[in-house]
Parts: sequence; structure tokens; C-alpha cells
Amino acid sequence: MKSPIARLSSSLSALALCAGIAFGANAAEPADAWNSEAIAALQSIVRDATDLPGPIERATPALVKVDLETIEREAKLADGTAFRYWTFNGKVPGPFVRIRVGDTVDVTLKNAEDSHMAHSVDFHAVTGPGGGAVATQTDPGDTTSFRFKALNPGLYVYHCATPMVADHIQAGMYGLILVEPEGGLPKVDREFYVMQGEIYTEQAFGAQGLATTDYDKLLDERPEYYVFNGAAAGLSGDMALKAKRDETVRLFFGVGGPNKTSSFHVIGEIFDKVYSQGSLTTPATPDVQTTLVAPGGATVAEMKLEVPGTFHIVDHALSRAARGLVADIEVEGPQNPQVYDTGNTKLTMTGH
Ligand SMILES: [Cu+2]
Repeated sequence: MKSPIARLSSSLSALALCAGIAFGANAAEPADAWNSEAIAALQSIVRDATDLPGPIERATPALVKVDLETIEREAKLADGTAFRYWTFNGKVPGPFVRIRVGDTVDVTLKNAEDSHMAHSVDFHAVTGPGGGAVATQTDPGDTTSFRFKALNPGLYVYHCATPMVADHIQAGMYGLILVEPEGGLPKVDREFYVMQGEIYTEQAFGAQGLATTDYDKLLDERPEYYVFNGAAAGLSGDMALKAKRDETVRLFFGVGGPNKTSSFHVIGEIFDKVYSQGSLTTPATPDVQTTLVAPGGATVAEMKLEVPGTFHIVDHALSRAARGLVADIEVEGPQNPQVYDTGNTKLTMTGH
């Protein structure tokens, strides 16, 4: 069986080929600003999964500044497909905010001059009206701010909360804020930042050119694309997560949504620990295959990588893999036949 990513890329290639033939057949066709070369040249929207700050070293609360800028820009959603994203700081998800319980946080939200929309931010780690969204409804070119005290440790989602909120979220306006508990989290070798979302386009999955939002599909909860870190198969190839055999890795995983619950799973691995629902003050659950993560929810999962190879991060509602929802973890190192051995396997299957 072909991997989900192989099937995705071959179906996208087939579509690209069809589009190329169609355009090539008609020399009078006007130059398409959204041809596949132009789209490939756009700056990526995908936030690198390693783009997050390290553990908090201090043992006492502090005053922390968080600067967000809402930026609207076109970027590649899939091969040959662009989308006009709305973002925090130009990437999806927004920046990973890392603070400590008891910290006081000054949030400043600037909405870029060239935005078309008002934007705002609701941090689920905030105790206060709208999680900050009431204070931060911000018109293009304006700046707003508010201050909050982080009362509860945990891993929390933040998102834009400007009507229609589901539209702002599907367009890319979400991120995670980690409020570390006293004493922090156990040491691991690597940490990664991954978020899941859906995108509701008028054009069918894989259609070439600039995709635009379909409000009926959004209200009916019928997305065309499912994305990790903003784009179809965004965390694969050069953007794959990388680790070495025998390392322990931690995944900070959240669902921006706006609508779909994730059955978060890594194919070929077992989570050694899951901090269910992003709660860091209850003991982690050992030995978990799949964990549910709600829209506007998050989890922390840890696993030791005993075996080298490629491991796929998926939502185990696996139809979604064919609509872009697959990420790769590339684990380097010597084989570990004590744990997994294909060397002496007799191949008795002739097909599938
Ligand atoms: Cu917004």
C-alpha cells in the first residue's frame, strides 16, 4: 500500500499535469498570476516544528512581553494551490508562547497596515473577558494591548476571535501558549510544535490556482483541506521533524480547527506519556496509542524513538490524510533488531 503522503503527492501531480495541459493548449489564455511556479515561489506559511523557545530557566514569576502582529498574505496551501491566509506573525500556527505559572504577561497586538480585516486574540490561558479578545479587536494599522496573570499551568490554544471567528481560525489564526508549572517539565531531547486545522475552499481539493473560502462549506463543516502547520503535507520533505534513535521527544500538539476533533496518533509508535487535555498538573497517562484533541484544545505527548525510520503523524480519522493531513518524523540511527526486525522476514505476500 502506498503511504498517505505518496498517494497525496501523486494525486496532486496528476492534477497539476491536467492543469498544465489545459493551459498549454490555449496560447491566448492570459498569464495566470497563480500558476504553479508563482505559487511555489511564495514564502512558506508553514511554521517549522522546531520553532519554539526552550524551557523556562527561572524559578520565580516575571513580567513577560508578547508581541503579536496579524498579517494577511497568500502562500502555498498545496502543490499548485495558493490561499490567502490570515496569520499571527506571518506563519501558521502563530508563535509558540512559553511562560511560567504566576507570570504577568503584557500582550500587544498590532494589525498590519495592509490587512483587509480587523483581528484580535483570545488566549485560553487568560482569566478575563474573551481571553483578551474584548480588549484586542484591532483595525488595520492599529495596535491594542492588555495584561494578564497566568493563574493555571497547562498547554493552551490561542486564536483570533473576530467575527466570523470560525473563518478567522480556518484562515490560520491560531497558536499555542505553554504555561509551565512550577519546576517545569521533565527534560527531553527534543520538543516539537504541531497544530492541526481545516481549510474550507470553494475549489475542490487539489484544484490549481488561488483557492478562496467557501462559507457554506465552513458552516456545514465540510473542509476541502486538512493541514498540519498550515499547509497540505506541510511537515514533510525538508520540513519533516528530525530526531535520532533512542532520543525522547515531546510533541506540543494543538487543534486550531475550527471544527474537527483530532484522533492524534503516530503510526509505528506508542506515546510513552500523554498529558491528557494539556493538563500538566495531573500525572501523565502511560502507553497511549491515540488521543483525542478537541478544537481549541491541546495535548502534550512524549515518546522514546527506539527504532530508526520514517514515522507518520496523523489524525487517525484517516480519510483526512488524503486531504493533506500527514506529517513525517525522520528518525536516524542504527537498526534495532531487538525491537523491530525485518531481516529474517519471509515475504509470503505477492500483492495487496
Ligand atoms: Cu482575525
